[in-house]
This record gives sequence, C-alpha cells and structure tokens, in this order.
Amino acid sequence: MQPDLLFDPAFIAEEERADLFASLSREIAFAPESIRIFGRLMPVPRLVAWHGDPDTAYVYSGTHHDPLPWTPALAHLRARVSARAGQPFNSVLANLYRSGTDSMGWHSDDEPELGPDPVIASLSLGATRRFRLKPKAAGGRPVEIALTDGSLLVMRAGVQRGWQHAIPKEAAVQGPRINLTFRTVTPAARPSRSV
Ligand SMILES: O=C(O)CCC(=O)C(=O)O
Repeated sequence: MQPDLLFDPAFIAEEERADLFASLSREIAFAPESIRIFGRLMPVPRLVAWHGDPDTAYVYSGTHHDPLPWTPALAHLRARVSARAGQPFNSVLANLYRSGTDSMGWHSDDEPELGPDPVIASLSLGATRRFRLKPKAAGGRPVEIALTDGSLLVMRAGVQRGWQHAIPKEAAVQGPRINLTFRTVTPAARPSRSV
C-alpha cells in the first residue's frame, strides 16, 4: 500500500524561491508554541503561525488558535497551491524549522475541523528536510520523501486516515526551512467552546 500523494519538486521556480522565503520571513510573526502532555505544557521544537479566513479558528496541539489574516505572500501562494491541488483552501499552518534540531513528531492531521478526509497541501522553502510517512495498519512499509526547496506535496484524501507523518531532527541540517500546510477548516465541525 502506498499513500496517495502528489509531489512536485519544482512547484516554485528556482529563481523565485529566495524572494518568497524572504517575504514569508518578513510577513509572518512566527512564534513559539506549547503542547499540553499529561497536564504539562512543553514547548514544540519549531515556531508556528496560523493564518486564514476569519471563520477558521482551529484547535491543534491542544490550544485554540484564531487565524491571523492572509499576508500578501500567503495569499499569492494560496491561489497557486489551490490551482495545482485542484482544491480550495481557507487556512494555512506556517512552520519555521530554525535548523535541523527543530522537528515535528508523528501525527495525522485529523482534527474534527478538517473534516473526515482532508486534502492537505504542503509547500516547502529553504533547507531540504526528510518527510516520513508510516502506515497506521500493521505490516505496511514506511515511505520517505526529501522535501526540497520549492517543492509541493499534496496529501490526498485517505492519507490522514491511513498514515502518520513526521519531520525528524537532522543534526547535519544548518539552515532554516519554512513549511506551509494549506488546509480547509469547517468551523461547524467542532463543538463550540464553553467560556
Ligand atoms: O513540515 C512539514 O513538512 C510537515 C508539517 C506538518 O506535518 C504539519 O504541519 O502538520
């Protein structure tokens, strides 16, 4: 069994990559974030920002996030990524991996706001990082893809249901990487919070 992926290594042309990385670095207020594990708040090993349409509040890492507005570079990339993926997106989780010591643990993007079978498009700029996928079912083989500068990976319907993914630490990686995961949040899908 293979995950249903679209991988386009040259989605962003080489001559655009550095300018886009600089625009995103300037426009996005990447911030530290914590995750609650067994009641204790632990910092996640990367910086993050949540941007989207006004009604795309999203709970991830156990915390409620109201969206920041689309910046010019994010709005530009949303249009291009939606056209390539054949799918509209109303929000984006931006991750900044400062070096190879930043990482993302095993997870599926399966929060209720994303619906039962989300399509998620992941754009990478900067340092190449290894992206690992492992099937939830016993006996399946893991898959690894090098997410290179300017690449687009679309995880199609079924991937979040059947697979987990991660970005492992890589001591040899010195440079930073920005990753944008475009998503579609359905506000009504999560019961409203009590205050
Ligand atoms: O940085 C990446 O390529 C993965 C990001 C990711 O898994 C996520 O935002 O859920």
